Amino acid sequence: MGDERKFLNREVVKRYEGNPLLTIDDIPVYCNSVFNPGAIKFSDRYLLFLRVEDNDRISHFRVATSKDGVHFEVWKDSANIPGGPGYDLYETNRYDGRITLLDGWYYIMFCSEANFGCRLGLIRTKDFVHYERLPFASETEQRNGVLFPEKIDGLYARLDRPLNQYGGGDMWISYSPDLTFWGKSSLIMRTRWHCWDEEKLGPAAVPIKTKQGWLCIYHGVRLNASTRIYKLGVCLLDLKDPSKVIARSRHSILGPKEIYERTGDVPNAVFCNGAIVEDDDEVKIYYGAADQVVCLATTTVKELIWACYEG
Ligand code: M1P
Repeated sequence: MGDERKFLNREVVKRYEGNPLLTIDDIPVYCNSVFNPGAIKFSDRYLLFLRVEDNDRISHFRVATSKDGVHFEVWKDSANIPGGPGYDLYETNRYDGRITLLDGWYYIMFCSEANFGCRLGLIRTKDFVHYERLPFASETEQRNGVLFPEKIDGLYARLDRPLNQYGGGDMWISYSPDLTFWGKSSLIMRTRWHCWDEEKLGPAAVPIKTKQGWLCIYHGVRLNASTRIYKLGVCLLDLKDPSKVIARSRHSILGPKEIYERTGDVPNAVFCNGAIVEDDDEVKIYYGAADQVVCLATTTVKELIWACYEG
């Protein structure tokens, strides 16, 4: 460490001044919190796939839509996700849905949790009213799965974060010919000692295709004496072979700073499941703050790529 050390000389993302966008007061049922939405453009609307935690600590999904990306209307009914034989045993709790548009379907990979662990659930929809179930995409100790928006070399691909025996986790990639059987898995990005992503890291939003590579917003966690701190960073993966990391931000791009990110059920948590790219440049990052509310920060593809190489 010395003169060669690089520092970020500007803010990479800007928080929306009207944050938080959504709180429990916007939810049509009495609940504990609303946070960590998946996000996508649906028809002419911005759509958020919300994690709403009820007062019994079970989460359910709810859709909210908006014309301008900041004023959202939460749909009256919760998302009706089919369960049934083969599913209910593994799925007491559903949360953190990440939406990928692929072959005309909106696929949602989410965390499916029961008292023996978490696995990756998968559903798809065309209208966000009717959902079709697909087989579980993983065994337990898997959270934070996200499908790429196109096949890679003829195979579906996903990023995820298997938990290791110490409670930490790194970013992995897996492939599938049919969204049922997954394999060809490899570790692609590891935690860094004494860094903001020291304890665990995993994908956040769906990878964004750019000329320079797949641009991935990811989450990283650091454990200190009194709390865990959740932040976001960015990396670039090779377009043809996304198991290769081309560049990775040394610095986080968004972390807890404002009071709504510092206080809530889980203080000091900024957690993202969805970002929307506009006109190939502006990026709207929707995120959960302190496991309590839904917020927005904006940036550009250019700035995020710059951050991958800075530091
Ligand atoms: O409470 C913070 C986050 O904890 C979990 O994420 P992870 O497995 O990365 O620690 C998830 O429940 C996430 O939704 C939550 O925001």
